[in-house]
Amino acid sequence: MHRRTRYVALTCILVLTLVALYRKYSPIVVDGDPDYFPLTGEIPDSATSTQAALEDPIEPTIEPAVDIPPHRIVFDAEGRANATFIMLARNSDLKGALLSLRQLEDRFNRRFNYPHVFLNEEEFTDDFKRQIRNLTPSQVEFGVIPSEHWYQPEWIDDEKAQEAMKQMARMNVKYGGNLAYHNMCRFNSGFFFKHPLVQKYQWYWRVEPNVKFHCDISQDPFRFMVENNKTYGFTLAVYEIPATIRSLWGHVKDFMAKYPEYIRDEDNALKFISNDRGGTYSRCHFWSNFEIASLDFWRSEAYSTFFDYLDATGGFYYERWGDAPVHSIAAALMLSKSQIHLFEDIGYQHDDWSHCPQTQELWEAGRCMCSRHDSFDYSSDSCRRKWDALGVD
Ligand SMILES: Nc1nc2c(ncn2[C@@H]2O[C@H](COP(=O)(O)OP(=O)(O)O)[C@@H](O)[C@H]2O)c(=O)[nH]1
Ligand SMILES: *[C@@H]1O[C@H](CO)[C@@H](O)[C@H](O)[C@H]1NC(C)=O
Ligand SMILES: *[C@@H]1O[C@H](CO)[C@@H](O)[C@H](O)[C@H]1NC(C)=O
Ligand SMILES: [Mg+2]
Repeated sequence: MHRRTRYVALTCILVLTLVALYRKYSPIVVDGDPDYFPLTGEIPDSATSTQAALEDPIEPTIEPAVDIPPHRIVFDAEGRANATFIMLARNSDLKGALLSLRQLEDRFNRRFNYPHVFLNEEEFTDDFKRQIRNLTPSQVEFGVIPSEHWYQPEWIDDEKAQEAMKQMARMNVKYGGNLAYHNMCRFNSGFFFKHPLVQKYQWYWRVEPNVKFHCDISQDPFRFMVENNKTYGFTLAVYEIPATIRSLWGHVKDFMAKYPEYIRDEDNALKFISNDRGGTYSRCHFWSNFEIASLDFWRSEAYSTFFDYLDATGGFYYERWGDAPVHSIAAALMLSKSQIHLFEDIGYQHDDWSHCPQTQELWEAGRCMCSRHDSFDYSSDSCRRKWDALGVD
């Protein structure tokens, strides 16, 4: 070999070795605030490892900043909570499901790889599954809803339900005449957290087809919930349509009288749902198309008793009770108001209603693409002011 060629080759080998050594021993650099999200390992390229890690939880390496009840500190090796996304959808919702999922992945989950659960009362088609799986390396599971969790129970008086639906359709009550919508509201009120694919999780983030995520979500909202002792999280709060819930509050009052042990009387959020100390319903509710919340809360004895009590009245069919007021009333009565959290930093849109972070600081940090002036928060149909008045956080 020529002398000069040998010299060049030796220099190359030396440089490559130095680069390799530097890479091996240089510190891992993590996106975002390293204090908040103590990643210690590599981000997994496939979240099949999520399951493996969850089954064998490892203690977090950095002590959380706040007191957490010991049994709730369950973070896996990558720092994730015991959590999943849940999307209820029909096969015909594929396009909207893809739009929501794409944004959720880009704005948040590509850095976290939380798993997804899709639920439907029918089998998802192979095409649906293939197109969804194509958008995320995370674990995706598709489940069929047991029919007894979806269709109206046999003790519902069909004639009475049909008559009520016809009447609501005549009065143009939104979705009033749509039986599938009634089933959906009852399922989301009392059953989604019982689905076998959901059983193994403690936390969920509800996602719907065709929603938008306007901003980067660089901090993990699930970890936020765990570390700050939160149980229910929302972004938008609105007034319910009166014709859908005519007898709901009456039944809630009966429930409160019968089961005072399930009602938190000191520090609950009653003022959000009632302007007269429980006499009437303010019609305010957290909009449940976005929820980040504890599955264990819905599985609790208090909420189960509440759901069963309401369900037995038939109001999901004889009226058109939504899961949003049912969830919200339970959260407001059974939790401390400080256990409910408004995710101000999550830019979110459902249909024409949008929440955009209000401060310039959050808007810039999140690289948001919403207009802060188009935010629904302080419009007259919003319950945001009532929430602010509770003075949480
Ligand atoms: N599988 C299934 N999902 C449904 C059905 N009806 C509504 N959904 C889902 O339930 C959620 C709420 O429905 P949507 O039409 O968005 O109602 P809105 O948000 O109240 O206007 C969405 O995730 C829908 O995909 C149904 O009949 N079957
Ligand atoms: C979490 O909040 C609930 C409701 O305020 C309270 O009862 C509980 O003690 C809190 N736990 C911790 C560890 O702060
Ligand atoms: C996650 O939460 C579910 C429901 O609370 C629980 O059954 C499961 O054991 C938890 N998994 C881990 C790894 O803690
Ligand atoms: Mg919707």
